[in-house]
Amino acid sequence: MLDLTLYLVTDSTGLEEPVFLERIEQACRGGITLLQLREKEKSGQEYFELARKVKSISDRYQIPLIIDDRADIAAAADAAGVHVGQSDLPVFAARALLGPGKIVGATAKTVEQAQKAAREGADYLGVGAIYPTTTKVKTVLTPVSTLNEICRSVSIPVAAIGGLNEGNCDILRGVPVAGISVVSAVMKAADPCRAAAELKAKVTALLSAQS
Ligand code: TZP
Ligand code: MG
Repeated sequence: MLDLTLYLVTDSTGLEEPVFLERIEQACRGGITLLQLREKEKSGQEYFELARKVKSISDRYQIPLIIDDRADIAAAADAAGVHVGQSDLPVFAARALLGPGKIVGATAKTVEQAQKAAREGADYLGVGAIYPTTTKVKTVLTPVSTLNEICRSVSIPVAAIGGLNEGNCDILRGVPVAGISVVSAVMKAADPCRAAAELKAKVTALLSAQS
């Protein structure tokens, strides 16, 4: 089951691998519902090897692992799926490569992009950045009004992303998102387990208030 309630996207920048893996494990323990390994600088071999290590952790918590950008790495590492942006493989091609049993997620910033991704077989959408972010990413801000329109224009679930944390995610109240996606709020927390648990409780309350 695809549960976007608290979708952790990783950032290994500046972290020794054991520390990085430990933070991921703590986040899993804290109750993240989906995990994305996001690497922009690694070779295919490095990305693959890290994916296998991360998957051996997430598997123990039965949390599906999504690989950012690379359907080939997702397939080779037997991850749960791939997340593609507007300059990665098109959704239909990622779907053709991975088959119907894997998860294909896509980034969308407009209703048109969202509907195209849904038509091509995406399982979920990531929409943002809702707030300015300190994570290294090429993105622009997406107004909450656009997020709202996107959610209402497709039948697949949507995760909001970008600068979200426990203190500011109330902005999503009344917007029919399926969850939030975060990097810093968990990866940079002093205690990722506790940060994940608290954020999940917050988001769960937010989502239940709107159904
Ligand atoms: N896509 C849009 S914003 C973003 C991505 C990958 C980064 C979100 O990181 P943070 O630290 O949760 O703002
Ligand atoms: Mg990408």
